[in-house]
Amino acid sequence: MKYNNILKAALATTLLAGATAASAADFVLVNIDPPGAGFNDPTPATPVGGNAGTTVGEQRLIAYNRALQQWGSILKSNVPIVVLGSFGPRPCTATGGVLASAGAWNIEINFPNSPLASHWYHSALANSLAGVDLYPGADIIDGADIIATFNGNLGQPGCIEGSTWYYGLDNQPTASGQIDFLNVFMHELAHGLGFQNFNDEATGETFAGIPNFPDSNTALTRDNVLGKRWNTMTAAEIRASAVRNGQVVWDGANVTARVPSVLGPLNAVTVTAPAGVAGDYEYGDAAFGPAATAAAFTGNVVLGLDDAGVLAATDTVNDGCTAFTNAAAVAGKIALVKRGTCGFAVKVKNAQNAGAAAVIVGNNALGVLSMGGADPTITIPSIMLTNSVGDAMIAAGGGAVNGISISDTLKAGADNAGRVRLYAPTVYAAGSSISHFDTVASPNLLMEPAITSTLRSSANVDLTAAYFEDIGWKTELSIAGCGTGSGAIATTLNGSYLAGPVFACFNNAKNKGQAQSCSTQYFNRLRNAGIIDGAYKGTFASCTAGGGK
Ligand SMILES: [Ca+2]
Ligand SMILES: [Ca+2]
Ligand SMILES: [Ca+2]
Ligand SMILES: [Zn+2]
Repeated sequence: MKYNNILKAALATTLLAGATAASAADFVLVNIDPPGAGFNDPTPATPVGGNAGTTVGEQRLIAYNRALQQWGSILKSNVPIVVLGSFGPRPCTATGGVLASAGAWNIEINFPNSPLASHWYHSALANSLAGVDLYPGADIIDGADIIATFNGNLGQPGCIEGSTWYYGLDNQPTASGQIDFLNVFMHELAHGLGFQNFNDEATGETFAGIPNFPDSNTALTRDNVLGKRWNTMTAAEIRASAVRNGQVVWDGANVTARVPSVLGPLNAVTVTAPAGVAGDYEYGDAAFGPAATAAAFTGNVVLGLDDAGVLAATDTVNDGCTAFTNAAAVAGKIALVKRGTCGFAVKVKNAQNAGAAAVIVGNNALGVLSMGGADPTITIPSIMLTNSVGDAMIAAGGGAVNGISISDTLKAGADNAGRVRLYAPTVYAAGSSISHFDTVASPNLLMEPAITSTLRSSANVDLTAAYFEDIGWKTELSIAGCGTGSGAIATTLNGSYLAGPVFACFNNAKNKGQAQSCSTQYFNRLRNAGIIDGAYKGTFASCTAGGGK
């Protein structure tokens, strides 16, 4: 059973196709731009950042092919992956907008070797699993796998003014306003290869409103409040889950295994009492007042008490919405109030007026968020803790915190079980919610909803290859002599951190000497760009020196 993507009817253009040299998986780029525009833009251009093209169109095609080759060096498939590419209008205003969009062109269900029955898959993945092109189509466009459209108006009046595309292959834009095309395309291509669900988060419905047929991504999308995966949830549950910020995670074993080596440590606060909730917890910061410090959040926590039932029916004795009634007890201490009834800044200001030195706001729901609000007269720091901790402290009549620390175990962008968070802003963002990693991830990830300047997709696709493994892709991430899954080198290479181009070297070279010289050039580029240090380069080099061919 197959289903042609409903977007397909929207496009009908001329065709210029060229195969790109790839290794594990072969990609075919189908340039669907008309003559003289987009990928065919004849405007002269100066070679930049390793991109030797001499027209804008040529540079676009070279960068495009580089991205295809990089994913091709990581993913295995015997079936060429056909990508439709064009530069066209994307929604934008003078100050912001969509850089590009991409996704599956065809999707498949219940095909040979499908990991899950009655779940939709991107056709590129489905073809690789089935070992055949499941839908050749009427022609190469009809039967293609991925469509990617880049904003061709970028930088023109009324569209993200002041920006231009950077077509260098080194992820090193040199001028302000330059947007790294290679990073953007690596990101977009990942959507088309499988990093994308087919739910409509606004309605909660599965693909095209067809009930009972979820997609492969939802099988690993977990709601931590319900403790359920999206492929087992109703449309109403999915709609509610999609905006449950911080509580939707990717529950795939390969990504979770990679999280400790990719994500940085989380700034956490250590709770020491009551004993039942002792441990490290992520905290939310505040948009007002000074930043939290270890000194300010070391000591005993005192409940802030105020009137109840005055402001509203929800007004409780712990919400800090009116003047504190226990100022003497709170003075000089860390005051605890609960979220609700009034704004965060109101609570903190009331605590400050009572003499508190710092404030903990206990959330009224699971998780934490960055507390919005403004009050320039606030001079004490405040943080938010999750409801289970705040409620336990309230029940115990107070607690103790041990200061802000860098957690040994918690990671920036993962939940307490080490699962990476998906982007689930409290206001649904069409095209961004859920089908991305959360922006709280640090360092920034390729698949966050916005492209950030620290990305180096020419060398590092962070968690994305592991995500592909989770949804069923077979990856080619081992080099003979470097091990295949244990030991320091294999661990470094496995999951494609810095590894994709090395695999490309080994796959494309005619002999071992060529493969090693290609790898060495690559390591030198990384070293010169400051991405790896000399010791790291040496370790990599000695590993690949033993590599087979
Ligand atoms: Ca096909
Ligand atoms: Ca109150
Ligand atoms: Ca981030
Ligand atoms: Zn995206």
